Amino acid sequence: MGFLLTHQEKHHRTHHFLVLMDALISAAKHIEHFYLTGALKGNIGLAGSVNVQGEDVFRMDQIAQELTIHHLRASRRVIYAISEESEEIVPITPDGRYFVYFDPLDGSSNVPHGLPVGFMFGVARKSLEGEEDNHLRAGKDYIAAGMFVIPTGTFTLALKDAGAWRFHLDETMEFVRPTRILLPENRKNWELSFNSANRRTYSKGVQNWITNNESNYAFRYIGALAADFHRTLSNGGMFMYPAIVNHPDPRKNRPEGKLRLMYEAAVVAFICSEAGGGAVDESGRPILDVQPKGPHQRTALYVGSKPLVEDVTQSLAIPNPPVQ
Ligand code: AFP
Repeated sequence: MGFLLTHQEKHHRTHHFLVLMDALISAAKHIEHFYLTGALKGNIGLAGSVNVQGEDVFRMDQIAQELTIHHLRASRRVIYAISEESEEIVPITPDGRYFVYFDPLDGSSNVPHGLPVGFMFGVARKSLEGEEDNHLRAGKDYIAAGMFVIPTGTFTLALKDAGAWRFHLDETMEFVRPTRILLPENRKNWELSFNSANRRTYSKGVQNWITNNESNYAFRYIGALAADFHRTLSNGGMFMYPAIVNHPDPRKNRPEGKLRLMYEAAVVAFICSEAGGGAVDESGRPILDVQPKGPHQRTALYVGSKPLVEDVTQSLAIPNPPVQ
């Protein structure tokens, strides 16, 4: 909080953002606690329902959702929230100041194993001049975005035009020791991260790009965006979740991509941009420029070190070249 207070004072900003951040951090700490003790308390099983994406909901998903909404309500600073766990937009405090887009427990296939999951969020502010129409904000209009990697005790927060910062949880449950994150230019430790089982379902251009580049880099994938992207940020390289366009069963194609724009792709794109990187969708358009048409819109995602993102973008521009 000391870091944020200094930031707000330096930029002559209000205390409202601090109250909101305190709520998000409190929610994350509680989620961390429930996750750490989850196996012993029986919280890592299925809850017996499906979410808006048609996926099984784990008990932990529900706990994380309830905790987050509780803390956002208590902050009295949030007009409404969009959550992966709620089909409808969640109205919170009509005279609030912010919009919060979040996924309280991203990467739920890791839950039964106690492996890393993410609590990811983006924050936009209501218009302070003129009418507020409550429209869904594109990533370029977020004022902050962050991700907690649970239960590792790490928190990465990006503030508009003020950098990406990584914090660590200390023994008193405070996030301390902010370190500025800048993607390394030296390619020595760069890594690629994508679900390799899907590679033959990608566009031919992307398949060719992988064939031509994969031997230059290490490969890492754990299946939770926050955890995989955490490594990308530290080591450099690129995380990608391309569109699925060549599935042997065409019904399983996902030309629109899998990841959710507002609380997954735009969050990591915002963080990456503040760390000196880039992010594009399947058409090579910057993710931060994509204007959401709906709260749960999906997108393909290529995010990480600029030279790699720019390079893969060239392959995206080639519609369907022969596979080499
Ligand atoms: P879940 O929360 O449904 O497990 O999805 C996690 C996620 O959206 C993202 O965190 C991962 O990067 C991606 O899906 C993994 O997807 P695959 O399992 O298809 O590789």
